[in-house]
Amino acid sequence: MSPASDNALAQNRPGQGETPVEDHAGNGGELHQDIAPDAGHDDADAYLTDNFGHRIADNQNSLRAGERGPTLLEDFVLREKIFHFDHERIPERIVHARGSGAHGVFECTRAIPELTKASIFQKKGNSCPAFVRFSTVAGGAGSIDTPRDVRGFAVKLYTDSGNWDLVGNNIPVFFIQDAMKFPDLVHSVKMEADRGYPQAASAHDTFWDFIGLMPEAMHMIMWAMSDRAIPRSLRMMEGFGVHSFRFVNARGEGRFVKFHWKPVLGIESTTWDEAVKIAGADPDFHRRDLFEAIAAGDHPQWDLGVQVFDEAWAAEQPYDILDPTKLIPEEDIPVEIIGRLTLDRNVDNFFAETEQAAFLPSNVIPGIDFTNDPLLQGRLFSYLDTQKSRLGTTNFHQIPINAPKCPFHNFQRDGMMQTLVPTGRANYEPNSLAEAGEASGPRACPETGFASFTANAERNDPAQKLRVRAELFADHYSQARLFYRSQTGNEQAHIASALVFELSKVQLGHVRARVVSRLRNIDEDLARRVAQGLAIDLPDKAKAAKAPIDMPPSDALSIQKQARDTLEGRKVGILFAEGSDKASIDTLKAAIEKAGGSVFLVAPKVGGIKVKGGTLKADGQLAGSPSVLFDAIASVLMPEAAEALSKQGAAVQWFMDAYGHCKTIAHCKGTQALLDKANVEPDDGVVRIEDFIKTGAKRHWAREPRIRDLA
Ligand code: HDD
Repeated sequence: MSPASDNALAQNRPGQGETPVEDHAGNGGELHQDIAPDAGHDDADAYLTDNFGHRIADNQNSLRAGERGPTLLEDFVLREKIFHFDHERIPERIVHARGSGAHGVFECTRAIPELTKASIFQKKGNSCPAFVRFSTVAGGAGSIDTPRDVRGFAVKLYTDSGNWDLVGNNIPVFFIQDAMKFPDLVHSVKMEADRGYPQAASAHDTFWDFIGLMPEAMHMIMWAMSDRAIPRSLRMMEGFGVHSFRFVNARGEGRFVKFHWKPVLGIESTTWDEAVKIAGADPDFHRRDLFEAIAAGDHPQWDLGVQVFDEAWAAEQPYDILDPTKLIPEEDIPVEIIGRLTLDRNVDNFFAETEQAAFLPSNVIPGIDFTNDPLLQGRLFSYLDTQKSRLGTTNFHQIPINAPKCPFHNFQRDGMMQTLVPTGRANYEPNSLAEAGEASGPRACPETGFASFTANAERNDPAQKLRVRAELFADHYSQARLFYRSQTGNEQAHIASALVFELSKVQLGHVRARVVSRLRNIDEDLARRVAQGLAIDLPDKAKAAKAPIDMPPSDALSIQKQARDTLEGRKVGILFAEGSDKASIDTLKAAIEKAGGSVFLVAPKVGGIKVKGGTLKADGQLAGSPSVLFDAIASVLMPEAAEALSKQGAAVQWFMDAYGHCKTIAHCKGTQALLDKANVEPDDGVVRIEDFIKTGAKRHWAREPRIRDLA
């Protein structure tokens, strides 16, 4: 052994060399390269190897010509390691780049064979594995979790008749009606082309310029400016398939269907101020919340609901059901629950699973079919195409997260990164190789295979080729008005403020004015509020291609009207300090956990603090655990501790924010000095510790007019 390698080996052994080697292996403190061949290890998996199975003797030092000499090209271990590392990143998704995924299971809770022949819905209790990826749309993969943005809600069900991907959003409508406009929409919302900012934000010139010129976007704008676009948790948002799809039953009869995911924990949102502060306090807020909930066994669930209707009903509506900027009010067609999705397992490897997951709206199963929605039709091409450029090969379906869990066989062959090894000569069809005793490969199955649905009306369609939009697609405002008028007073104020905020960031005056001129078609009061907020004159009303109509308000469109009074899945921050009463904290914690919530203990120091009744360790330090991270807060403090904390900005802000974000604040008598300093005034949501469970973690919106101008 040369002196150089002798020295290197010594450095690999903690305690022997000069540089102790840290545990980079993440394998419980065991360093592979520390295991000497004579250490009695016979487990071949324990040895580090290169990608071709050669054992590696030294993972710390590259091969040098002499102790202080240059590195040798011959060092295949170094070259392979750096080569692989250099290529670790793949192109990020052009939209929905930042996402979080989890595994789960989907179960049919109501059989609906009369509506669809989809195998999963033939029997109550049928189930299949699932994978879900939630995402923001505009930001890059490393952007924050809480911008004002639409959230992707992509579900992959690995059914026994193939994968069904329902690639939806947390908003039931879309910005545009035709896929032709998608690249323009995305270009306008992403960072501006010359300056490379803003990241993950729609509050800039190009987005609002495009939106102002596209009146069809106005309905979705109402949703995007509402609290739906600043969700509290991925576990507490609705999902929507957006388009009208088709259910087809065994008799070949088709009906339209819209898909909904209803969160069992209810819908919750943040306030804008809170979302902005969370972005700083914890940019991974949603990702962490999802991961930790699943790891703790709090498995988030959604009910799958459907709105089913036929052509005759569709023809009577004042909107076109093929138009993806329109929803169907639940009051008109109730949402019927047919299944439940449970996310019960985190991914083992973020890249291999979440990043490489490829969703395709074209992945449907027999019993579910597309419609002529022009946005959906374009999506059917885009996703397949993008996976090739993202994942590099047409064989992306072989990556485990994408592969169906039912058998698949066809005559597609070869291509980059082919991992299957088909045997025999049969790679074409038809063939008669069976007659020669050879395997002849799979054949089409007309009885059970996917057969595209042809509606009666479409059968007689002369199939003219036209670049047109159907007439009712021209009603751009009725449903934007429906959405706005279905909100509570606070929610309407949030929409107005969001519009003022976003348009204040717009530099171009004519773009601002144009958007406000469109708002006048939605609601005059909204337009006036926004114009006043921007300090501009109310512009003339934009000409509407089709005059809007009034639809009856729908409570299902409001978050606040559906608010669920529960502690389930909610996180409560409890502040304590030296001298706090441990028994009160323990009692409160137990009660919250019994009600399905979780507790996060916050103190000025984390290492362990002397309290009445022992020592207590906090889960987080005060300045690093602002109250925006919790759904409600409580405090158990001695008056002296509260007095001392009232001189600390982080403590005062803790209460000020919780109050400003309309959260429940439960406190003991001792906390008063801090409450006074934070201007916390008594109301229904500011309660004594004993009343916390009764009050719960709901928001106290009645407080809002006292802390914010809602005019
Ligand atoms: Fe899309 C990704 C949802 C319209 C083109 N889209 C993507 C994802 C979601 C949606 C959730 C992320 C999937 C994942 O987690 O990997 N997209 C929608 C919804 C739409 C929609 C609900 C309207 C109803 N999308 C849409 C159109 C086009 C695309 C009209 C193009 C014509 N979408 C894409 C894409 C992406 C994508 C470029 C980027 C990454 C990917 O597909 O896999 O192909």
